[in-house]
Amino acid sequence: MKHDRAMERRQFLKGALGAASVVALAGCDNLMQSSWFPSILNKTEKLTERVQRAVTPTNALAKEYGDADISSVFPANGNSDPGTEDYAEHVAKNFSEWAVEVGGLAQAPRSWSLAALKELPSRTQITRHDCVEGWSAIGKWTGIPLGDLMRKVQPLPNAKFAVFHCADVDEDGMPYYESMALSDCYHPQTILAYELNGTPLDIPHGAPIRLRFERQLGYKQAKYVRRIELVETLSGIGGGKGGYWEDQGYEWYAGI
Ligand SMILES: Nc1nc2c(c(=O)[nH]1)N[C@H]1C(S)=C(S)[C@@H](COP(=O)(O)O)O[C@H]1N2
Ligand SMILES: [Mo]
Repeated sequence: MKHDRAMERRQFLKGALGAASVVALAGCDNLMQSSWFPSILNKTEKLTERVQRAVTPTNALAKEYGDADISSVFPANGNSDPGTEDYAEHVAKNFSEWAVEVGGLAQAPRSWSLAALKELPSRTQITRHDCVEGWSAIGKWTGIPLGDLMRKVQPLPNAKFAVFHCADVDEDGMPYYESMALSDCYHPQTILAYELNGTPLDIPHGAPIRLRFERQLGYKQAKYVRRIELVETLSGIGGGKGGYWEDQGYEWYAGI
């Protein structure tokens, strides 16, 4: 697939400018070096808080690799099958009735069936996944830029985070979930992936839909995504720390 980087930048900006209060960003000359920051901006322009955060070096594009770098085996980690009756039914129907709901603090909440998602423009990226348990793997992911979905649902001005609710639960019945700042949803490499290495995601890797949140550790890469909820605060969701592992002490902003 061919990518139009300039278009991705414009789309990112459009989304990031879409909400939040406007603040002046002074002295951002060094930030202009960031590989995907729009060159049309200069320091006299006003930017939102979200753009300011998004253009810091930690939010630059993650390194992308070539086909030759793809790992021969991409391990599966964490839950490798949600194992619920509901999920088993979806497997039996080849996920034909799976839908991803995007709602919460949105002007136009809606859901997309897997088939509808696959009809949207996709992005393919070869990136490295790093798990805190001490392994890394390079894989080719294809999916829908999350920013495209956000522009469709139109987050409300008070939406600050996106929470990813997954289909799996642990032994104690605690659901797996994850979250990111709304601005990170518009990063060009943030995608809802449905293919790994050119084939539909298998169950161990998060079928039928999983998040790729590049430049973040493995546990942020939510598998079996069912629902994306836009919220103002993470307190009151799960243990209140923004994710299944975060509730057990892991970093929320797991940048690498
Ligand atoms: N829903 C869900 N997502 C999850 C997990 C999980 O157990 N459940 N494990 C996380 C961890 S720790 C890692 S390293 C990656 C593993 O992804 P993989 O199985 O495709 O390698 O998924 C992450 N996302
Ligand atoms: Mo992990």
